[in-house]
Amino acid sequence: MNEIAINDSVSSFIEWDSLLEKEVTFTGMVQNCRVSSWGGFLILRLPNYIVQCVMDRNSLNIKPEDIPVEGCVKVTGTVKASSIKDKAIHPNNCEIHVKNIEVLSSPSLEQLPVDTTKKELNVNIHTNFDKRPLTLRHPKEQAIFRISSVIFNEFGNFLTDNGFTRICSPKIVKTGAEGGANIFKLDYFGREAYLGQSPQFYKQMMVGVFGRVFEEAPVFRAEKHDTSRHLNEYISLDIEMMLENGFMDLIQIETRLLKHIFEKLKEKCSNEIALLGIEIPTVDKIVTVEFDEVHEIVFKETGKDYRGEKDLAPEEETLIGEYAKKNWNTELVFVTHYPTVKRPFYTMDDSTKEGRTLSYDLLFRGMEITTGGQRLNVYEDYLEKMKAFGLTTELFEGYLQVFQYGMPPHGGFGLGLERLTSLLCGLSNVKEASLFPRDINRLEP
Ligand code: AMO
Repeated sequence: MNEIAINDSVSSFIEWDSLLEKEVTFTGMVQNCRVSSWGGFLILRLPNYIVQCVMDRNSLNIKPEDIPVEGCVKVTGTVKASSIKDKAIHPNNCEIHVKNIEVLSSPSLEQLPVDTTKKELNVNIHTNFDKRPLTLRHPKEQAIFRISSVIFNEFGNFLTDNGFTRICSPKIVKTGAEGGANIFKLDYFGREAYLGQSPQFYKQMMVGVFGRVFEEAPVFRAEKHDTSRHLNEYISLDIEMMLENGFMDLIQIETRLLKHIFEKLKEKCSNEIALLGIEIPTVDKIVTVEFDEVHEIVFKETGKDYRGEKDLAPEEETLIGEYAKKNWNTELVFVTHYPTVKRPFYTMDDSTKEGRTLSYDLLFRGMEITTGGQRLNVYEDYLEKMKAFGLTTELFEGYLQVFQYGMPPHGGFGLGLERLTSLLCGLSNVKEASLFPRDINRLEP
């Protein structure tokens, strides 16, 4: 038996300022090795940092030429104050003057298929995705996924602090929650099952237990078209809660949540924001506009007449995004009261507006990032609505039982992590905000 004291030797939080003029030893991956006649710069990828090491050929145990890019090295040297301009490097106020480098491992390929040492990755999207384990190592790619990671964490932090309980619902399900044909079928021991399109039914059931719940997990959509807005697997950030003042509660909490996330991004991702040259918006008000008003505004502004349409065209979302920025000074617009026929059966109608629901989409920079709304909470209302929608109740018995047990007025929303990340990072395709995107043509890596 060995009894070992717990220590923080594998802690990766480094207090650089306290290490000035001290000798340190780090293990990291070689992001870049810029060799010159006097030695050169070794750029090392550590957990959370991309640090600059200065190599003096005369005092180094190894020739800088022999250090492989994407090798793993153990470096010993002294931390010195510095002022580094390269935005990919952080910390930028110190560097390591190296005296010893041990190469622990090297890539087995003589030549890597993509050069990740350049300022820009400069590869097409197919190469980017084909060589993903390598291309993700580029500082700008890393920055996208650090931003995504902070969004994910802060979503959970904010909700936990506001009385929400995290849930993990099944992804193998008996029936789809969102309707439509974009559902993956699978063989479940000889029975038909599906991959979950949304945690919708489960998050509603759990409101009956906890009052406020959230989930951050993959969902699956069999999108048949290759578009820049759709993935076949994405991370859905979901909440569901009891409503005290009606569906405006959802708009209030989502706004506070986004304000929190954006503020945390500014605080925790200043390096990534600077490297990508992006702007994180300030949220200081809520702007809502009704679905029918959007058609009217688009018609008035452009002469394009979508007024009979039961949904917003992507073009309308873009136009209203531009209009909102110019006229209402906001990049976030809540479009409310979508038509009943375009919303899933669980959506509550607005009793004061014929054919319109208590639901919304949140548009950010002209693209939908969220769908939300109040749900039916009375069993008989479900039966009636499902009948009107031509749905049989048998498939949904596991879900519908909760409304026989009593459910409070409630609602929630689903926010697409990749949509939000890609819009914040100025990416032209949502797939670029997915580590290993799944689309109609892609199943690996
Ligand atoms: P909806 O189907 O509108 O609503 O999805 C919610 C949000 O998820 C994102 N999204 C996608 N992102 C990438 N690829 C896709 N194929 C894709 N489809 C949707 C969008 C969208 O706004 N159950 C409801 C939510 C609710 O009412 O609580 C639902 O899933 O950002």
